[in-house]
Amino acid sequence: MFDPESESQDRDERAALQLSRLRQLVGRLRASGSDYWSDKLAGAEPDDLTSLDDLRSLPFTGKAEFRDTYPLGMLAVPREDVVRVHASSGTSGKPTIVAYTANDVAVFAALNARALACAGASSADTIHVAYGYGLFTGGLGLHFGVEALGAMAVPASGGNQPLQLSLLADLGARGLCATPSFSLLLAERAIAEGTTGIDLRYGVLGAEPWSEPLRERIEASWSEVTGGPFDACDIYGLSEVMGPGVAAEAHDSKGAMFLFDDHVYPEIVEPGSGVPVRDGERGELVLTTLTREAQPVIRYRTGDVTRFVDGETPCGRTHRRIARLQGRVDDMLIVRGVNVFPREIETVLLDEPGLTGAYRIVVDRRETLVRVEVVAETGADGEDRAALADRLRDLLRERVRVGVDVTLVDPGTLPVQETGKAQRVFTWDAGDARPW
Ligand code: DLL
Repeated sequence: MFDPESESQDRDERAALQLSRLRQLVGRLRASGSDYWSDKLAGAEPDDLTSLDDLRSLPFTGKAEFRDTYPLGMLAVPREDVVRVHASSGTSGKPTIVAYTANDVAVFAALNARALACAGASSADTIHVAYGYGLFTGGLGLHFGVEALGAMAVPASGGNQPLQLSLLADLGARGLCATPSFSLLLAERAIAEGTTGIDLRYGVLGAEPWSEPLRERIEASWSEVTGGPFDACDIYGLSEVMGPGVAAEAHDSKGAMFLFDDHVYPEIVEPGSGVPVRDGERGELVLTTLTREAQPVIRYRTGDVTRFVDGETPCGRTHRRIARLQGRVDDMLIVRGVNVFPREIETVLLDEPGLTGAYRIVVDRRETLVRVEVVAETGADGEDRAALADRLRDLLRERVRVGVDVTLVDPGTLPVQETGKAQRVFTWDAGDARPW
């Protein structure tokens, strides 16, 4: 454990700490002088919060508030106290900016150090960080976590697989921080090329949804490369709340993640009504940052679906656990770490006069890297059809910021849906028939 005192704190003591941090937070935000916070917390008094359930009397926060207050309208400290910003990779319009004070950056690092230790990391390790560095929170978030742990960080960032593989072998990394899909890609390449000398033992993998079968493939592939065991552990987080390190899986209790609830307080609610679900039921994860200074969030609707998981774990951590993420409340897709909204794709297609309006968006998950394909009907043929496809590819790349494949077909090719809500987005999994 990186911080045994906090991570294995008695649950009643932690509840008292959470309540006192919540009251301090509300007091601090009310006194911040910010228009956003005085509106948001109008009428809320720290003294009225006598139990953690009273948090429910405070309003939710939605993603739209970040957009409406862009870039820094939610700041709760003087701007000169901010030491860093990150931005989320949303596809529509401006990105979401998140700001950190020196203390926020220290907590961010400490929580990522906890996550690394959950996966089995120790200060003697070399840890290869292949999340993107830059505005994205993944690279720098895990990087500072590695340093806080006292381990050695290799800031590889994404791309350049041959270099990544030779660094993994030459520097003897024990840990790999990457998206699950990139981790599998690297392992499969190492197998195909017969790379030797890699001694990876664990992965801290997240930023996108991934399944148990994918975990098995990742663990088996790295074991094939190294000849030893490999623990693929999940890590969860989101920019609006902090970045990675909100929750993490331990190598000896896989299947659910510890949510570091001395700093981030979780609720799970029904997505429509916002009413808390019964314990153990699935719903939308709602998070309150108890200690963030620069840009806290109160009851942030993450859009991520999970449930609380009870029960003891062999490691003795006492944090509340959540099941691995089970999907999103809205229909956002995450393609290579970029958030893609089908509605954005739809806008481009509906704007194009050369198309009939019958289309499908296919999320092709048959291979390691997710691919998005648009299949649309058009009356155009020959060169006109080819030119239209090229134009759509460019417009889609501009709009959603990931490459989208375009297949144009004759009118009447796509099945007509007679009943129920229109289904436009189809997932194509390995073994499935082509979804059109
Ligand atoms: O993806 C932060 C992160 C970086 C997490 C590195 C883990 C590792 P955003 O770009 O703001 O931040 O995207 C946040 O990604 O609301 C989830 O929908 C999804 N997500 C993140 N981690 C997981 C995970 C980072 N382990 C959004 N499983 C979140 C499933 C995840 N989905």
